[in-house]
Amino acid sequence: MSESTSNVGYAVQDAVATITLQRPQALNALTIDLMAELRQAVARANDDAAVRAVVLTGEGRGFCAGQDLKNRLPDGVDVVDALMDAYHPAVAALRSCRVPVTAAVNGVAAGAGFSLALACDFIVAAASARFICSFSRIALVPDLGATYMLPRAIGRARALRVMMTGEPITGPVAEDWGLAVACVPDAELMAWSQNWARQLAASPTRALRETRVLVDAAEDNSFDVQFRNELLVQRELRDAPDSREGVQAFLQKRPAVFRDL
Ligand code: T3D
Repeated sequence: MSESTSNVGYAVQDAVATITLQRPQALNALTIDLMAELRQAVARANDDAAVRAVVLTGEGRGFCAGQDLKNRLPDGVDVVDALMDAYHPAVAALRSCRVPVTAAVNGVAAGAGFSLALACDFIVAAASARFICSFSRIALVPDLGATYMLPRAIGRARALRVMMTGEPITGPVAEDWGLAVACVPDAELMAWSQNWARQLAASPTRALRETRVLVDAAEDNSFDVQFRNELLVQRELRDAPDSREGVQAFLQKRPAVFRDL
């Protein structure tokens, strides 16, 4: 199944929903319409029980060039109100998606396009990928959550370096720094990413989601609070079908078949 809105493509195969930013003439630069359609596409994946992983990518030679600088908010519109309404829901939807989300980054991910990739659980980088915090080049601060997500992904010193200099992180460096799970030849990006996503789709969806929630919450908790929170979740999961299946499969020396959503 494969469909497109004006700016975003959506296709499902083998339990993996692939969401494609489709403004290649502008390197998939972000507009209010595109972000609304991205939010709808993530919601659609969330609502489809057959979907167990998502891949986000860009059409053409780039992933996303950030805010469309030829279609900015007009003067007089408050950027806080406007982008909290129009952009935050799409980024928040990616970060809280019911299933794991992988960004397959082809070519450039610049400005808020880099932030979009960071909002995903995993990044796979093409060899030609360039992650650029281009905000400082136009005298802005990183946004769409970049100041929250990038230091957590690569550490404060490296984050400040790429944010303040605008120096690109290449695909191989992204892998070396742990920003990307892998850097693969351009021609293999989608096949590699789909295969990665299919492995996640065969994994225990609910346990993976609870893992993400715990890891994110750990930022604000003490060790002892977090220790207890893990056990509260464990109490729920131990009684759920997936965990029973996982233990049975181990004892019977066969692959587990997970079904919990
Ligand atoms: O004020 C606010 O709106 C707040 C929000 C801020 C959020 C942000 O994301 S700020 C950061 C915005 N993004 C940028 O500053 C990146 C601008 N683009 C570039 O620096 C370069 O295009 C790239 C490094 C991304 C890629 O360079 P290159 O040489 O591979 O491609 P190119 O030739 O520059 O671009 C190809 C086409 O895409 C070109 O169109 P044309 O001239 O052939 O018709 C170019 O204008 C267009 N394009 C690239 N980036 C954008 C864009 N069009 C609109 N907006 C863009 N961001």
